[in-house]
Order: sequence, then structure tokens, then C-alpha cells
Amino acid sequence: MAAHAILTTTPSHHTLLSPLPTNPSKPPALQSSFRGVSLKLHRQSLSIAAAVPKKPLYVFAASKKAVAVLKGDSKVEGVVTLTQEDDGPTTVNVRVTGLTPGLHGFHLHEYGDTTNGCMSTGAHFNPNNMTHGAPEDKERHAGDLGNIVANADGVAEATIVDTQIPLSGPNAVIGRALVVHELEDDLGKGGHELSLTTGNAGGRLACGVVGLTPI
Ligand SMILES: [Cu+2]
Ligand SMILES: [Zn+2]
Repeated sequence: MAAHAILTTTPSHHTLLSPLPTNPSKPPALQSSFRGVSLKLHRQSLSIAAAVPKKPLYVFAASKKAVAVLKGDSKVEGVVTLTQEDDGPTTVNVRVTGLTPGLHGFHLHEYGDTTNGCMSTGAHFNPNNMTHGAPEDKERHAGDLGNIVANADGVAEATIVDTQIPLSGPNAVIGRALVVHELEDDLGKGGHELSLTTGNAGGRLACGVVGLTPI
């Protein structure tokens, strides 16, 4: 009997943790508790909707921001922030230090796995089964972000705006990794056997997993 009682109360606890009512036939005590929560949310929606009546509520929660902290086996390191409004393009702000002056391939790789350093981040993120290219090409990996350019001090700063690396939805890049390379990415046009897969950009100097951060 005791075991039976525990089994029947456990689902109620799970239901209590849920932010919205999920079961219309729950006991009266739970119902009144959920009414309080629902009512509070409803009031907030009403006051926001009244301030800007023509926009649906979800617009206010659609700004997304993510960050990747790039590190590797060398002195190369960096911080990259990614922001996206609604379903618009993603703005990527890059600052990487410790590079040799010149161009360095910069990509979003498929996996946010750094168990074996930057090697375990896999290939370029490529949800549409394309070959490697430049960011402005039709034929490109979604993760192809071109090159960043380091100055004489080895510092590369860039702002990249791209439509193929959203922060939500089926092709979201949260949980994947950004990688900065040793060499220039030839953008698929170098004629090297690796041009159409990696841009022949050489070793992976530093990488970081893209994770959500407060807006
Ligand atoms: Cu890469
Ligand atoms: Zn690529």
C-alpha cells in the first residue's frame, strides 16, 4: 500500500515542476496553484502587448546571444560573440590574438566536442551537403566564414554577418565549435586536393564551443 501511495503522488510532483498546466483533470489543490502562475504570466503579456500592440509577444524573447572562448595548444586565443534578432542574420564579433600576421581560415565546425582538442570538433558544419566555399558563395558549407586577418601584432578583429549560422531552429549552431586555422582558407578555389573540403587552411590553432550567454 505504501509503495502504491508513492507511485501515485510522484507524477503530481512532476506536474508541479512544469511551468504550464498540462493536465486539465488534476486534483483541485494543484489546479488552484497553477491558476496563480498562469494569471501572473497573463498579466505580464497584457501589459507588454498594451505598450506595443502591433507586435506579437514572442518578438520580445527573440534576441539570442552566444559566446565561444577560443583556446588551443598554442598561444592563440580569442573570444567570439554571436547575436541574432528574430530570424535575421547572425552577427559574429571576433577577436583573436597570438596569430601570425595575415589571413587565417575561420569556420564553424560540426561538433562542440573538444575531448581531443580542436581535432574532435569534426568537419565544417554542413547541413546542406555542399562543398567548401566562400561565405558569399551559393555552394559553401554553412560553417564557412572565410578568413580573419591578423595585424602586425597578431590580433585579428572582425565582424561577420551571416545567414547560415542561426542561434535557434533546425540548423542552430549552439553546441558546435568555432575554429581558427594556421593558414589562409583558399575558399574552395585553390586547386588543392583539400580546397573543396577544408579550404586547405592547415592546422587548428584554437577552438571554442558556442554556448548561450545572457543578452
Ligand atoms: Cu575549420
Ligand atoms: Zn568549409
